[in-house]
Amino acid sequence: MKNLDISRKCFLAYFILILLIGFTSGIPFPGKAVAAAGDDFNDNSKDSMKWGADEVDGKGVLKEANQRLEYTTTGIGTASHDSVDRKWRTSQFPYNANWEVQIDVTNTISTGSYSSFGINVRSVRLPNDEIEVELGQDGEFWAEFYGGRRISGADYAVTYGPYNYGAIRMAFDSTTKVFTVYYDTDPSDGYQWIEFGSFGVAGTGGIDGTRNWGLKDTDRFVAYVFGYSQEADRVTSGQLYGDNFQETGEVASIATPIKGEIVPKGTIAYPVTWTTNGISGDVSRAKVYYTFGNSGIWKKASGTVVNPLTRFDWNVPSPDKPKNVKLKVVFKDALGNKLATAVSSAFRIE
Ligand SMILES: [Ca+2]
Ligand SMILES: [Ca+2]
Ligand SMILES: [Ca+2]
Repeated sequence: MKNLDISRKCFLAYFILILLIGFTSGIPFPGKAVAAAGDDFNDNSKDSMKWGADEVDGKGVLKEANQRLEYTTTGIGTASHDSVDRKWRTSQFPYNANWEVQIDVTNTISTGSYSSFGINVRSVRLPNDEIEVELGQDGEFWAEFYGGRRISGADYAVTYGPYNYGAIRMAFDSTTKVFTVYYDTDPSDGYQWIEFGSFGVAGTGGIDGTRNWGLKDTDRFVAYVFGYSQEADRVTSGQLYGDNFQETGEVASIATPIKGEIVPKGTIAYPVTWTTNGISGDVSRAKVYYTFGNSGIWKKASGTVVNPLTRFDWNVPSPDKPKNVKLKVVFKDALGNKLATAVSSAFRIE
């Protein structure tokens, strides 16, 4: 170590710091199927690769300014409402895998009848199936949902308090088909999420509301951030804004073999299936690898890619003893650029 020059020492210190941050904050490491994406809004310029066109009602304006995403209005509030929705383009969110989305929020508006800043999630196929979480006026974290057929509950959840500032999060559980909403009243010391509502969308499970949205495994969601004001005085910079948008929309995942599945050794053409969900490029190739136990050694799997979007028929190896195994699929576009990687749960060959 004594021969290291100063820049290498700095690099090592930086590397260790990054590792510590990764371990303590739960930030996923590269190579996992779940990719974290987001926007810190710090360069005061809309990233059109990440965000779609604004959907504006009335006098609403969304603008990246002062290192955050600010909502303002161009004048005194419209009689019905003013609002802007901005679509997140980077990912679509699966119905058949878990994911979450979050943003820091500030709302100090005190005029008019209501205002809020938050996240709205809609089914791509059935956009009336929608749910939102927001920081509303007078210090309330609020969530509500619509669509499908109502089964039970009041369809909204609310927490009152003097909360002009905080963070909101929405998490989808693909096993129970339940959305859970959370808030944190001070993102400056990290996120300590408090659950304040849950909504079932497949006919069961919501504490605050349950509907049947009629969705299928292949359905996807899309997320929007929005600012909203109703009859308020002119909304000016610093009154209503979001920051640090983050999401873990799953990019790709291996559907079968499932966790713990027993795969007979030596099987010819055992089906390995996957979804490519929100991969933003065009998948035209898939390469499949397997690993035994915790060896960390990935070998090319023998077999046939039936469809790079969905399936590989695997000629299963024949180890002497039963083995725990994982599969990995690497997705590439027509030019050979790597788009995403998915790793299966552990299963067994015997
Ligand atoms: Ca930007
Ligand atoms: Ca920022
Ligand atoms: Ca906190």
